[in-house]
Amino acid sequence: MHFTRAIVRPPAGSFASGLSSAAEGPPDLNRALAQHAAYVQALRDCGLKVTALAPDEAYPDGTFVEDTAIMTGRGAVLMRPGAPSRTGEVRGMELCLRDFYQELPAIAAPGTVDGGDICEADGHFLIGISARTNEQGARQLAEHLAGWGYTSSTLDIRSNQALLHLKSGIAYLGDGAWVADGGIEADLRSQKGVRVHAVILASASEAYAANCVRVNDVVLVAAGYPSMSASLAKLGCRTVSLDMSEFRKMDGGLSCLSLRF
Ligand code: CIR
Repeated sequence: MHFTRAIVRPPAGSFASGLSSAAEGPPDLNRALAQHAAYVQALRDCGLKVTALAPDEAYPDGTFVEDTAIMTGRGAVLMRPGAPSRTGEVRGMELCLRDFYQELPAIAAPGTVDGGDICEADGHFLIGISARTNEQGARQLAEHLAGWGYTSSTLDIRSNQALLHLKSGIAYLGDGAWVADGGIEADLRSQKGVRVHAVILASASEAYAANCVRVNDVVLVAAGYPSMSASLAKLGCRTVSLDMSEFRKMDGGLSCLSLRF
């Protein structure tokens, strides 16, 4: 899919109070803001027009906009994040998306889906069942997607404690090429509906780098993971490395910081 736009939200002053399982200490807000600005510039360099929502102190995790909606070539769906502290983030995204989509279906209670659990590959959507995304939510999303002619399947990651979201462990690069965490590769290969012809395996020490993002001709990759960058380059990808240290402290990766469409 060729992207022309992205939506982001810079981290708010309350960022350090967000949810985190990473024992890496609190993030530095000024560094996070600088890293976010570099991320936005990278999206612009890929040709995207970027809409920035205002930071909202009420939602410390609000910078992770990916979890509030999914965007497809045929429409967008509002998510219902599984963490109660994040449910209210969707309202602000809804107001923004109304400028772009006339119809905006939404996941309804008791369903929950975090956008980070959804990975599209050429019109097939992998839906991760996780601590955040439940089966009711996955079913609702599958129905919305089917209405637009897309197929989907679920992949249960609940036994993999290291993965917050499905896309913490996989990324689709296009043309059947994937990046995957070792713990998820077999499940990925057994999925019907997706083409898997090459998989770059993220080593245990570089697991965080599995969350990379293809944006048009470029793959955004977290800085400081040399094996991943080298493997992507070997596959012929043009990479842009971005420092993600402060977002990593809050369990966030590259894909979470934007909605691309
Ligand atoms: C959370 O736990 O919800 C945030 N601290 C991190 C969300 C990261 N989002 C993503 O991977 N899609």
